[in-house]
Amino acid sequence: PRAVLLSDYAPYPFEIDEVRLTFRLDPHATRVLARIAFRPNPAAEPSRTMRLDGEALKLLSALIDGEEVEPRLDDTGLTVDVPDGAFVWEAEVEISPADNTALEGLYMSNGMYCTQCEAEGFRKITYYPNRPDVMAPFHVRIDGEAPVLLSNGNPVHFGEAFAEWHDPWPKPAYLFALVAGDLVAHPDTFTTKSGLPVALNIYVRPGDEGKADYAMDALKRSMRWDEETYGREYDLDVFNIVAVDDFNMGAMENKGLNIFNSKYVLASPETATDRDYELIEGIIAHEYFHNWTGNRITCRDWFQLCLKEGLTVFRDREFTGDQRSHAVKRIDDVVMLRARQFREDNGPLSHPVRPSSYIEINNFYTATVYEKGAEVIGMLKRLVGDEAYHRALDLYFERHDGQACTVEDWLAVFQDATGRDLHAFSHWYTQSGTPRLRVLEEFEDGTYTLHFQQETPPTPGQDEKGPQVLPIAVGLLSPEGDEIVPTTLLEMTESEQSFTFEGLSEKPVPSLLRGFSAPVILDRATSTEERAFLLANDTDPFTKWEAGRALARDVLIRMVTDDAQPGPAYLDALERVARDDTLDPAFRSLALALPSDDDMAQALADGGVTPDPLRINAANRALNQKIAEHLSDVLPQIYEAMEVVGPYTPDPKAAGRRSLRQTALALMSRTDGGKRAARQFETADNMTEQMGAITCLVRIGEGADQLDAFFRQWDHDRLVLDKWFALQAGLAKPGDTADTMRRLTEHPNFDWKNPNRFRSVIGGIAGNHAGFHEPSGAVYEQVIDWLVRLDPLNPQTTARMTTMFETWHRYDTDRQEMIRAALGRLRATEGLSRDTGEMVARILG
Ligand code: HT7
Ligand code: ZN
Repeated sequence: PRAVLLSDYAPYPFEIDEVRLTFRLDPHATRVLARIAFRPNPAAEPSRTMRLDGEALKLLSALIDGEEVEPRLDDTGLTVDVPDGAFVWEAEVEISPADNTALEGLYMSNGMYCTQCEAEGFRKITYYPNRPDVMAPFHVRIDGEAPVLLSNGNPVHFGEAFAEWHDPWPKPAYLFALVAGDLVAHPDTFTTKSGLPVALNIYVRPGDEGKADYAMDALKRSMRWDEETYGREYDLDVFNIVAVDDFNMGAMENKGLNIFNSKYVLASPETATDRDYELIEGIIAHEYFHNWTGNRITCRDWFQLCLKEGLTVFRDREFTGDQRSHAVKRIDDVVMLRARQFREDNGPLSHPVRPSSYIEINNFYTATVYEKGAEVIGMLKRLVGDEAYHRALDLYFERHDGQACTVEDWLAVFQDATGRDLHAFSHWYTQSGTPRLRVLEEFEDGTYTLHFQQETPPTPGQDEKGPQVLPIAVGLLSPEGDEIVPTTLLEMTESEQSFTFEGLSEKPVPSLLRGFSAPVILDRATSTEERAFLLANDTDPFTKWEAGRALARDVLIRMVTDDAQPGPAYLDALERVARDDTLDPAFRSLALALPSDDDMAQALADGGVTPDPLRINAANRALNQKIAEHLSDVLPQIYEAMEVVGPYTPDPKAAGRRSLRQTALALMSRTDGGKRAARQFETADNMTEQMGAITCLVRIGEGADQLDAFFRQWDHDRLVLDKWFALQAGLAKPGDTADTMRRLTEHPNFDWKNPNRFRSVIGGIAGNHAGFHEPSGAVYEQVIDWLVRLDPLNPQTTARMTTMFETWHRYDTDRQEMIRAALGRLRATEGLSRDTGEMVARILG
């Protein structure tokens, strides 16, 4: 297949005044009638032929200005001759939603019709210029028997078995949505700050009523926050959300009709954990915020995806920080960034925040585009300051409302609003790879100097790298632990640069990269004592946590490479954190957690050591055991003190206490044989504590009875059962992983065509580092068997899951060969999808 290139962009030769669609719903033979008013685009080369995208469509009729025409059809669309000037295109096609297993276009989930059109699903609904820079108002009529018939925009007419919707805001086709089914509404209302009423509804399947309260509350808080923080108001009479069980990703921001994976909407104390509640809040906010950053201002082409996704992730992070804790949110985000984006950037799938070519755009909804895209905006905000950032955003909304834009448009707004030259900064969008930042220090005559050197290693297609603009937030502490220089922003623009601090009476202790002010790998030889000092004294919560994390990482590395034992410096530093009641419990919980096995594999590989997954896992278990023994006095106290009395509420304060309590329980289970966890399992009245207890038990090789009991209690609830599957897959012991995987995939409830269930098991296995990489390679083979099986049905999900192999280059030659052979088998599969084909080719290099 041919790659699409950013450099090939050309505007579409036609503009659209209006789209009118009529759907006659039928599971196997839905008719779609399209009436589209085109006129020549004055900004494009004139053309007397028109190209429309279309896939898996049965064309029944085609007319231009009422006259029958005969378009030339091929595999990806059609070409038709058109008159000079404006004209009306009419087409009728037939599609089969019931046979659409790819979950793109119009498909069925549990008897309900629903759509997913981003990125290029609309071409499976009708012939259309399916690109984001073609925007139009839509009028939609749905003929069908279902009690609820929904589309974008405002309702126009409803009657016996039909509904009409009108969306006045011009939008690209990727934001089109239709839902029809037997659904129940959870209604509410919102009044915008200008006093306009908005009817809100969250639609769920009968039986799930009562599980949408939290999502609705999160929606209303998001709407208010966007008004207060960005001055952005909602712009339709209604805002609908629908929960769907079969969904390839998390959620979709269709204009006025967001469609969500039910996992990110439905919650009750009995079925959802604190983490689920937090994710629901964040994703509801994210999709809502897209109404301005994505929908009102969209992308010119798919290379500009970070324009909407990076900015919207940045906005949802700010929202969550405001609602909960900025410190905890930042730490969570950095843990995730390193686990997913640094991992991606360090391997064969590394690409810039704005890629310049793709074969299948669905493969570029990546951690780099989303998470690094958000980091880039965070750096920009730090460099220009809060006030200038909001001035630039106001200009962005004013200048570009209703347009399809580029990264250049975005940066121009900042240049115009601040007068700053952002040319050097723009390399963050085009240069891939994670910069390494080396730091050396010097102290002489009261002057303290920090010498920085930055280097970005080569990545696929980019051998030569230039320096990046790095905002480095620094604070200095006295040896007594007082902050002598508060957070100061150093702006590094060269490969090597030094910064001095004068008038100091003694050599300070630096606190570097506060708030993780730039997405880099910091390389500085630091003693255990200094790390322990920062963990105890740093005023910046991120660098405080980071000091503890680095201590743990150093200890684990020595345990893996030298069979060393953890020394008292580390254990005592950890004990001080555990006993420090002045710290936020959620922070304490994070500070007591160890890096994941995958993080450790990366850390070892970065240091030139080939990671051995079994040794890493053994070191992790041994260190947890040591910590549990060292903290044996304080852990029961924490467990008791952090108990949350009264009925469960998902508020951040209670969740933080439960998180610390769970950390204590997990450690204690290493020494009490799971006695307390078993008791908690019996008494838990909420999923956070039930799941927490059973996780502790399974991790220490116990919990068989509890797993059975859990299954019997929850076999009717798809989302809870996903947790049951994921838990066993994620915690299978290395020697048992292949058998566990076989048992789980042969289980009658393993509905592999449902993406959530597939991800629970296959994704759970991949997240089990030692189990996935068990030495025989049997797990690799089983995973590939499942990917071969899923690919013809659902290429998008299959392709995404191949990323579990992206780190193959880290491991020993035996594992490398086994992974390459397994991926080679997938690549050789007859009829392999373009999605998976592209991913495997890139991973293998
Ligand atoms: N903009 C959406 C991204 C998306 C997607 C969602 C569901 C299924 C398939 C999808 N392809 C792309 C979600 C978001 O980032 O908000
Ligand atoms: Zn998004």
